[in-house]
Amino acid sequence: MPDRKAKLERKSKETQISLSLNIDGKGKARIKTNIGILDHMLELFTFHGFFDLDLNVKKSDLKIDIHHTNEDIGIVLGKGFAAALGEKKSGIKRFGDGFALMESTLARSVIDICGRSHLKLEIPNEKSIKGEGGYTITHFEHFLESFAKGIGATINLKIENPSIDIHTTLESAFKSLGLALDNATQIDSRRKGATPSTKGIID
Ligand SMILES: [Mn+2]
Repeated sequence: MPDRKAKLERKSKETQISLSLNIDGKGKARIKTNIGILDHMLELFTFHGFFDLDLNVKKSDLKIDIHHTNEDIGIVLGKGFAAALGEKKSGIKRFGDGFALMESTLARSVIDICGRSHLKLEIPNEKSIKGEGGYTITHFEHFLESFAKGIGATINLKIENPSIDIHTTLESAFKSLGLALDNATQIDSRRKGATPSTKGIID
């Protein structure tokens, strides 16, 4: 199997972010976003997805707020996966799901790496979930939208019994996303390296 790795750097007037990703990794994360809770969540995501991820926010406009940095990390992470998978998405399962729980909170992620970006996020009573370090559910939704766009995937993420502690709720969500993405990016040997679409292309 060829290496499924990517290295990229994105620079805008708002942020500068570098990424190095190995889809077939060991779960090793080196994350520096300057958003504490997001560092922790991306570490969990990487660990449970068995990726290796080095993500470094070199410059950001956090003096304004979290918005651009959070959004751009989602874009870069998504593009990193897209680049590592390659244009043809050769032989991958394409669909994947992952369930993760923490205390009473249960998160379920389903992903289809189909080229089209779409997000459906369901978190009941999300208004009762307080932010941590300025990071809110609205930021999480925006992060997922950016990630879905970057990778070119449809993501459906549903949380049952979300904790009012955003840490617990996001932790189950990021773990389930890592598990789902690990599944979806696995090679199905029966595909014999073909693009996993009846159309013959994924774009
Ligand atoms: Mn934790």
